[in-house]
Amino acid sequence: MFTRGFIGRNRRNTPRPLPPGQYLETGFPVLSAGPTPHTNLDTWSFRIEAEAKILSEWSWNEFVNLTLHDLETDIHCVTKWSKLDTRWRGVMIDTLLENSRIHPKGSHVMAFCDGGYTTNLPLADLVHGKAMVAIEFDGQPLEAQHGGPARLLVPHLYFWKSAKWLRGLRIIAEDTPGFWERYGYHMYGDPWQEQRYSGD
Ligand SMILES: Nc1nc2c(c(=O)[nH]1)N[C@H]1C(S)=C(S)[C@@H](COP(=O)(O)O)O[C@H]1N2
Ligand SMILES: [Mo]
Repeated sequence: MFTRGFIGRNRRNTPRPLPPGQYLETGFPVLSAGPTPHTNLDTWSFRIEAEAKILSEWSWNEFVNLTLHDLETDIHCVTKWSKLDTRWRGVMIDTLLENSRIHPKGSHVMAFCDGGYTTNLPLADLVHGKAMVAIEFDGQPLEAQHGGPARLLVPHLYFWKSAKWLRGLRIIAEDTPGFWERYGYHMYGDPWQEQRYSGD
């Protein structure tokens, strides 16, 4: 689903260009703006909202029983590390929208999280196989420090858009800055265009 043309099935370990200004990282750095929240799975839920209305809501059990997809992809952090061939498993945003029979009117989404972090994205960047809510990394439940139990994964944008401890998506009519975007990060954040800060 995410293979890039010629790379095909031999993608793993194939040398390939990194986005401009990035270096290769083999560890997995942790970048969090605040403390790691620990939410009880009994009270966890995932919501899709619009105009202050809850359009859809899943408990943890309902969520993990949705169709799960595997995704192997590169990730690019605005602090300049890139990590290749990371392996994730989770629920595609397409699956969430299909299951809730939502035909969203808004053009954008605000991802919201335990701990209060938010980030804004065009809805078009979350659908057609481009993004998931990941619950596993490298075959294991997603560690809390990396966003477990569930995080957004939008690998074609800088990694600050991949909100950890994700609790839902709010569909919004107009693009509005999230947490880092209010501090001057780019509204869109395409690593290949080096859209790090507003004005890039
Ligand atoms: N909820 C939440 N999500 C977040 C962040 C955060 O501080 N809080 N940091 C973002 C940033 S800047 C990056 S680079 C990645 C880091 O993810 P990692 O800690 O798993 O490497 O998470 C993003 N998602
Ligand atoms: Mo980041």
